[in-house]
This record gives sequence, structure tokens and C-alpha cells, in this order.
Amino acid sequence: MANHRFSPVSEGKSCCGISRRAQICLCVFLCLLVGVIIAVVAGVRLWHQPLKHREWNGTGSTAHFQDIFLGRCYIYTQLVQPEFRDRDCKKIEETFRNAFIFKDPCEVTEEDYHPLMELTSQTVPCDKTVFWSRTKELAHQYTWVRQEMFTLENTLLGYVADGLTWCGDSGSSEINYQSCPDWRKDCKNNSVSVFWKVLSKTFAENACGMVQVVLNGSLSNAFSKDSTFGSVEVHNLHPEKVHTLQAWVMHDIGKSPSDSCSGSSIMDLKSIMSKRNIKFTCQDNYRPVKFLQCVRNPEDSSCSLRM
Ligand SMILES: *[C@@H]1O[C@H](CO)[C@@H](O)[C@H](O)[C@H]1NC(C)=O
Ligand SMILES: *[C@@H]1O[C@H](CO)[C@@H](O)[C@H](O)[C@H]1NC(C)=O
Ligand SMILES: CC(=O)N[C@H]1CO[C@H](CO)[C@@H](O)[C@@H]1O
Repeated sequence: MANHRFSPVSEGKSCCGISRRAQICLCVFLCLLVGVIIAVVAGVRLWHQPLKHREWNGTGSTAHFQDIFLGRCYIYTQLVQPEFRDRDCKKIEETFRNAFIFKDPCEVTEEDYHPLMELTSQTVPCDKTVFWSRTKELAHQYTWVRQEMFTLENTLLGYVADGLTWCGDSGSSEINYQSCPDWRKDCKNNSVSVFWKVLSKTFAENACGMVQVVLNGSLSNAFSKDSTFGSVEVHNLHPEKVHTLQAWVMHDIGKSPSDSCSGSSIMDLKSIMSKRNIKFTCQDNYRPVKFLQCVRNPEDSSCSLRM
């Protein structure tokens, strides 16, 4: 029995000539090594897996959001308005991103965008501001021809963000490309709508002289208190700077007009302006804008030269 205990085999002399203690050490070492490798591989895998973002009912951030933002910023500052060529687009993009990343996109506040507004301040010359409400394309065609005039989308930030969607996620530095809050279904104050609200507000506050608005007379209410123009811009014009608001109510060619300068929605606008101490004038189918509509509809009887 005793012999057996101290037999060479149980003493641990293995075939390879290593002691039992060394065998145990080697075994523990190998186990640890395998464990570490597994942990590292799993960690790397997790790191590379896209984070699961919260799901919203709206479409996700525009693909290539950052590239589009940067590209448009360079186009604007180098080509569209070269007097801005010294602006730092990388810094602007970073400041923009910092306004909404790491945040629940339904909890973004106006203050979040203030650093961006300060960084990109831009003055539009007096008499050159053009607002629009449900006439976006036509208003842009007008300022495209009249290059000295500015809609919101002719300013740097408006130009850069036009038509894009973006949102972040609380607890993640990533942009959420899967889904973003829907204005109706999820929340009214989301990363995109708050941005446009702040930007529209700033644009209106900076306006001076005579300002214009292009309104849609093919809708039952050419002026709507719920629009950005009716809920934000109108209330942020400064009467000490803006002496007159001029409205152009445009009718779609080929449709029967639904509203006009004598309609009740324009009367509402007129009364808001009079309370705000800003003169109001209105013109149906303002000719320079009508000409643009006629470029598309040259055969229409309302486009004859005697129009
Ligand atoms: C007026 O609104 C209608 C309906 O949304 C739209 O189809 C039309 O293009 C708008 N007109 C202008 C001049 O933008
Ligand atoms: C959105 O934010 C504004 C403040 O900017 C607040 O007055 C309003 O109640 C908010 N709306 C909703 C639906 O949370
Ligand atoms: C109004 C609406 O469609 N809400 C839906 C938004 O998405 C969540 C899930 O992602 C649904 O549970 C809601 O019904």
C-alpha cells in the first residue's frame, strides 16, 4: 500500500518527464490562457456589434448624415457665400452633433442648439428676408433667381440641414440610422423640429426693414397659425426693426383659388401684425413670382403677356 503511494507513477513522473506539480501549474495556466482568449474575442465581437437603439415610428437619420452635412457646409462656405470661407465646417458639424447625441431625441431642448446658433450667426441684409409657408419650392425658385434674397434655407444652417433627418440616443454617442421620433406619433419636440424652431426664431428675430412671405392661396387657409410661419416667425419679428410685412398669396396654375388677400386667414394675419405694430400689405399672385409659375405653365391663359 505504502509502496503504491510512493510509486513513481503516482509521484507524477509523466511520460514527458514533468513533475505532477508542474503539470497542475501548466494546466491552470492553459485554462487561464484559454479563458482570457475567449473573453477578448467575445469583447471584440460585442464592441463591433451595432448598438441596439430605441425604436421610433419615424424614419431614421439620413444615411451619410455627417458627410452630407460637412459637404454642404463646404459648398455653402466656399461656393454659395464665399464671404463665409473662413468658417470652420468641422467645428460646426461637431457642435451640431453635440446638440443631440447622447440625448433622448424627444428631450432635446432649444438650449441644446444655442452653442450652434452662436457659432453660425449670420446677418441677412434688410429688406431681403423671404418667409414661406407651404410654398417651399416656389419660394426657393424665387430666391434662386433673386440671389440677394434669403429664405431660411439660403442661410448656412438652413442650407446644410434642409431635408435631412437626424437623432441620437441617450447613452450612446452614435447617430440613430434605424429610426427617429415621428412628429405626430412620438413627440412634437424632437431633435429635428426643435432645431427648425430655434433656427426659424433666430431668422425672424434678425429680419429687418420690409420682409416678405410667400403664402399658398390654393389651400383653404393661406395663413395658418399652426405653421412655423404662423406660430414662430410672426411672433419673433421685432417691430423696432421690421416696419412692414408683405404677403404674396400665390394660386397654383390650373387649380381654382381657395384663399386670397381678402380671405379670413389673411385678415387674421393682418390683425396679428397690427397688434404687433408692424404694417401689413398683401398682394395676390405677385407678378415676379407668378412669372416663375408661368415658366412651367407657359400655355395657361393666365400666363399670356396681358396677364
Ligand atoms: C400649395 O399647396 C398644395 C397642396 O399642398 C401644393 O400641391 C402646391 O404645390 C402648393 N403651391 C405652391 C405654390 O407651393
Ligand atoms: C415643447 O417645448 C416647448 C418649450 O420649448 C414647450 O412649451 C412645449 O410645451 C413642448 N411641447 C410638448 C408637446 O412637449
Ligand atoms: C402611433 C404609433 O404608431 N405608435 C407606435 C410606435 O412604435 C411603437 C413600437 O416601436 C408601437 O408600439 C406604437 O404603437
